[in-house]
Amino acid sequence: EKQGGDGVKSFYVSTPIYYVNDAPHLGHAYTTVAGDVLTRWHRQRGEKVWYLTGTDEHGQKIMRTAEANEVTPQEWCDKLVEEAWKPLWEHLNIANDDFIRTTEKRHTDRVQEFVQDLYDKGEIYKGGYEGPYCVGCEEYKLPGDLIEDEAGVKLCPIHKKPVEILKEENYFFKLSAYGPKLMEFYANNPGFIQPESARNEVVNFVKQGLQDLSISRSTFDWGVPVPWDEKHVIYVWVDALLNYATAVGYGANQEKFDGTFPANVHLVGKDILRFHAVIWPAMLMAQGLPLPGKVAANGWLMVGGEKMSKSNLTGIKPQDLTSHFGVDAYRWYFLRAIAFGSDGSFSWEDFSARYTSELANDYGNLASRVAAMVGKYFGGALPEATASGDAEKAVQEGLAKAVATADEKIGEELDFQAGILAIFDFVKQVNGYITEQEPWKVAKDTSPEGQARLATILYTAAESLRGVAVLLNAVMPETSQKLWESLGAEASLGALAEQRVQDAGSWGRLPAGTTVTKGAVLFPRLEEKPA
Ligand code: ME8
Repeated sequence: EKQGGDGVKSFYVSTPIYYVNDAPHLGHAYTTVAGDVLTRWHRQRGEKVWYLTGTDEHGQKIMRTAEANEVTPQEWCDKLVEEAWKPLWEHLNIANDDFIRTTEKRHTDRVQEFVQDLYDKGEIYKGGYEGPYCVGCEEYKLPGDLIEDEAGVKLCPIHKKPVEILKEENYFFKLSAYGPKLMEFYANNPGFIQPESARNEVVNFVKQGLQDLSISRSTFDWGVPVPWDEKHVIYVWVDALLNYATAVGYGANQEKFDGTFPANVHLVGKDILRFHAVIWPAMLMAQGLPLPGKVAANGWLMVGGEKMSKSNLTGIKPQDLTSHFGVDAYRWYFLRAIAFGSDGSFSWEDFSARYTSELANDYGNLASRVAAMVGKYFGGALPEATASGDAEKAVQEGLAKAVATADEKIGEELDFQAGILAIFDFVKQVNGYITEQEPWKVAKDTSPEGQARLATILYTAAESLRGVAVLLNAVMPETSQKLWESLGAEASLGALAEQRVQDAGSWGRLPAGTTVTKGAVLFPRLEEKPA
């Protein structure tokens, strides 16, 4: 239903495919949740969307981990994927359409064909290379990029671990030839790399001139064999990047491929920006394939001043946070607290404080107060708004503005923080409206005019919440569903997922007479922080 055939191309979003040398941590979940919010947002615009995630299973890093655990690499990957990676994405409500593993035949066969094609076209040649290699990055480093420890040992700037000098005869892709074409592409597509700082970094890097890329390894065998020389395996990054093509039918299902490829947005961390913004487009150019719309780099999630990583375990697992704060608050927190593209710290205290003030007090209490008042004063039947004035007009305009801003910020700019803030500003506005209108006082005026004002205030508040439920559905789907049901909107307007962003700001959608009930508490009070 989602793919091909109808001539409409899917809005295609991808996450990196993560290495399965260990279980996922907060950093991986950060990128994947961001992609999920973007996906759900575009779905709610009525677009066809394809959201891809998966795992990167070849290379030395995985091989060494499996050896250390005395299992085969394949056994190691199978176990981690099934017991750690897929369950976490399910737990976090990630609505991916596919999950690609690079050890799958649908991938490895196509990788071989792709590389063979480039070889046949003369884009690949045999040569020798010697240089510093970081196994953590699975990447040859430029000598100038290395840092030194106190003893003068050369270290990878990302992993802070010694690099190994690798000397190999292997196959090279003529990457250097693509520098000028890439520069032209960046110039013609200013939005290709986001944020601006990432774009500048890539442009400066390419401007200095590119070296050809070693695309095979012969010192170990955990990888896809080079088809014309099986003593070599294909470099894990070439293998990995191709997932974005193989997963959507490259070389196998042309209709699906045409209906999906290329990605509109590749979400990545800034550590793997060059692979996505330099090597990947060059590989596609060499093959005459279309280039992605955007590579969006998120910043580092820091804990205690350090980048969160598998080797720098901070002891906090996503599940530790979801069991305390709930899945929806988890999905919300990192996008709300950190500007996408910038580094940001996680602290338990900050999360708790924001949960209580923004989610429980501002949003949760608004929802429960409004439902309680409709129950108390109108027996749960949503009254009609017959006495609207300037105060109501301001609320209506506030909703329209929140919709427009959130759509622009989340849907277009991937500025999740600004989009969420716009929605919560509207929540604050509605709280302010209720405080000013004092419906509990108006309720004491039993004249027809008084009752009409009371009805109008409560209708205005409930209809505002209808808009909020739609707008927050991408970020906090379970909470929005609870609110949707409490407003009786499921019965009167249909499924929440079917509500369009484009209509969210048009006033008066929730029909009078709808049954409003006091539903489940959206954000329960937090328990004591676990020890
Ligand atoms: O690089 N803060 O896999 P990987 C924010 N297999 N994001 C973080 C993060 C942090 N502290 N730590 C990790 C690989 N990430 C390759 C990708 S794609 C063809 C191949 C996120 O397991 C961020 O998205 O090391 C980063 O790019 C990714 O996890 C790296 O995951």
